[in-house]
Amino acid sequence: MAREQVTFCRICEPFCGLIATVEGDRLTSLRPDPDHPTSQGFACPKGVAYVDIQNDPDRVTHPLKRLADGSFEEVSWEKALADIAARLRRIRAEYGGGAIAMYMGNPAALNYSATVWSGIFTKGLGIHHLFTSGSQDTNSRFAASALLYGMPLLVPIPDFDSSELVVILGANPVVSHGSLVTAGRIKDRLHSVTARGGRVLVIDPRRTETAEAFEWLPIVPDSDAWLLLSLLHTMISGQLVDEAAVRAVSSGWSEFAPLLEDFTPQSAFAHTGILPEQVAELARQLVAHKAVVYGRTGTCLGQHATLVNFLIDVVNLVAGNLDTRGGSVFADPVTPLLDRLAERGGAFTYGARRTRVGGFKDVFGTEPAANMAAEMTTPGQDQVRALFVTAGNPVLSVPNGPKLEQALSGLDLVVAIDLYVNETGKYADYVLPATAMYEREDIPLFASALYSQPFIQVTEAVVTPLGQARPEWEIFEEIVRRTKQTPLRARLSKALRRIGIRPTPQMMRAALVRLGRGGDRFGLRPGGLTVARLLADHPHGVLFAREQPIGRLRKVIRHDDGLLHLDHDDIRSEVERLKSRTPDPAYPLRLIGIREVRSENSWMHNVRALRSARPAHAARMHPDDAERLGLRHNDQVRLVSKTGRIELPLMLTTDVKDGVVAVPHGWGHNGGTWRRANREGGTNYNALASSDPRDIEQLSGSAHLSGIPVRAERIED
Ligand SMILES: Nc1nc2c(c(=O)[nH]1)N[C@H]1C(S)=C(S)[C@@H](COP(=O)(O)OP(=O)(O)OC[C@H]3O[C@@H](n4cnc5c(=O)[nH]c(N)nc54)[C@H](O)[C@@H]3O)O[C@H]1N2
Ligand SMILES: Nc1nc2c(c(=O)[nH]1)N[C@H]1C(S)=C(S)[C@@H](COP(=O)(O)OP(=O)(O)OC[C@H]3O[C@@H](n4cnc5c(=O)[nH]c(N)nc54)[C@H](O)[C@@H]3O)O[C@H]1N2
Ligand code: SF4
Ligand SMILES: [Mo]
Repeated sequence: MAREQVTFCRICEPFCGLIATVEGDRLTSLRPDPDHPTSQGFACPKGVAYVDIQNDPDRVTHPLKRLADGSFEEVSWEKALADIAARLRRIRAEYGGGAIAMYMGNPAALNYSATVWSGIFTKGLGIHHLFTSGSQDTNSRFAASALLYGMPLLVPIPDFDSSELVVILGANPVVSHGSLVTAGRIKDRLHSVTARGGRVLVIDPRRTETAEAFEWLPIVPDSDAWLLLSLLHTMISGQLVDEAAVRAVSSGWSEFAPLLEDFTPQSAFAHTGILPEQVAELARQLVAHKAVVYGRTGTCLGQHATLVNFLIDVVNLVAGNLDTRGGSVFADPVTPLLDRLAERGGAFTYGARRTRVGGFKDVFGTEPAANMAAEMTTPGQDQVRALFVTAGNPVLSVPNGPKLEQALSGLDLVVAIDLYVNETGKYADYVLPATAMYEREDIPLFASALYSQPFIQVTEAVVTPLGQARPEWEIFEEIVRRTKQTPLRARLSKALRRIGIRPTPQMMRAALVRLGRGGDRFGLRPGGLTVARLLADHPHGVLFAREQPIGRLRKVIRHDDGLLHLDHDDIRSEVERLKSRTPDPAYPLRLIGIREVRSENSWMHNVRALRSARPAHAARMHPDDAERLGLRHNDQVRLVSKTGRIELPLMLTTDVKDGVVAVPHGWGHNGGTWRRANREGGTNYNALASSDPRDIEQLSGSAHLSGIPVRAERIED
């Protein structure tokens, strides 16, 4: 008997509504939910193809132990957990908790129980080194927010629905479906900007799918700081803006404004390739309209990522578009309780600690993943000897994967918690099977403060876990319990007893809903939302409003003076560093990544249905560059950076700016169990990226993955 269940996708950030069909206990199909208030019947190919991940014969469904020859054998949970705990106890006795590390990958951030219980795991084991995909993604955004607002988690979001001019700087929402903003049907939202007579301008080194659908303004990779500073220069020198209004909400304007002096549109042109008159026109338009500059990974992975994110908000502020309708706004969180607890518990730190190697500031207690290999191989107190990898594939996703591989093979213990044995899991002593997303209940916690339209939805598990798969949080708890160092229960109970709940993620979720937007406040607001009421009465979720409120700046800023802070030594020295940057003539091209519609970073490549329409892994180059270098379409080329070299086919296209090479990241498969992905292969972009501490962005520890200097060589046959 087939049945249907309303649920939602958790592969990427819009959390699109889906209807699952289940026969017996087998998920047989997923289709878009037409009654979902924000995704309104939209789902992308990845979302519906997840059926094939759920039922993938290559999935890991039993704990695996690596044998001496590198192969894996199935073992019982009991055997695996007992051995892991014994080894952890030994490592801790000999070296202390500083020898244990964890890397949390991207899918863990979109999985509420893994997110909330990871803190219990790291605290319970006394883990010092916590690495996440954030240092390859969002951390420069968070560092900029810490400087500006005194709170790293405060990320303003674009108010697309009322905007007259949306400037997209380093994002490709038509493919990515939006990031650090949760907006269902984001492409349609952008089309409605132009339908209202507005503009969507995409400033990007590549004519992306988003640029193709709207307007494209090409830019030299990693030059956004020059563009933003020259926009500010124009606004100030042309007296286009009301400086008094800026002063009223900020401190440090008198110190910040002189930094702009050298950044004329003329001087910026040499760096950005954007004509001075285009800068002047854009500055005027940003000031004259309800407008927003929105950046994402393209502005988070360059050499000056924190500076660039900082400047994006300053441009929005100075142009009169911060915290205003149609501008960049501060969402009112849907589940504020967790934020409050975490803030009070001191979890939202920036620069509270420095890393052992390189002296990088922590972001939320996390360290740069680019530094992982160095932390494993640099002798001394707190050298990493054991690593847990939860829902991640750092061998392909962080800079200099080959070096990380070497470091991994020198560790005393590696444990991966995943759906597959991936390129990182290959080095694990144990691979523990995690539940796939339709095997667990969920709530989109990640989106709480990022919804462009405030919304809440919960889902129950759709099917029971395959084989012996377990949710991450149970695995975490069990390992902590067995190492019996920290009285876990005591810790948990203490924090949670205060708000009257028993420590499980389910109870936590119940409390978040009851104390969140529209919640029943544990009976104080009769008829208010509970998990049971959401499931029974609102399976497609509850849309609270059509837009986020404005006028929240004073309320959300955490600096004691209630002002936005513009004057920072770190920002000033970054501006100086920017001015003194000199290109290396040995590496004249700039390498950027490509996200593909039918791929999710390194991990949906085992699905046949997603393969059919995906182009082969290749490097894109402008024909003018190719001609100069004597390269032809379909040639096999070698890309060389100062760190590494990769070889792959060449594809010529005028869709990239001259001087740019574009290559999809997340490839280079030779993992353990995903057989189709291994056949597809591809090459690892990040073999070209450097993990030298000098190449890690100083303010946020972000990896330099975009705009990497490279050269292209023909491979003589
Ligand atoms: N050059 C370059 N590098 C990049 C980027 C780039 O733009 N360019 N982007 C960066 C970004 S933004 C990100 S987020 C990172 C991603 O980097 P990572 O998070 O390190 O890796 P992913 O490729 O997302 O791999 C996720 C792994 O989680 C597993 N998985 C999937 N679902 C679950 C689950 O429910 N539970 C568990 N336990 N495991 C699961 C998958 O099988 C896969 O092995 O890559 C970064 N690297
Ligand atoms: N289909 C699909 N969707 C995804 C993912 C996926 O792998 N596949 N990954 C998910 C994840 S983890 C994330 S974090 C989001 C990311 O979401 P987005 O950031 O929207 O996605 P990207 O395609 O990485 O967009 C970055 C853009 O920046 C451009 N760019 C590169 N360097 C520069 C630069 O120096 N300056 C400027 N101005 N632009 C530059 C690139 O050409 C690219 O178009 O997407 C999520 N959604
Ligand atoms: S856009 Fe993202 S959330 Fe929506 S269906 Fe696709 S993968 Fe899932
Ligand atoms: Mo990401």
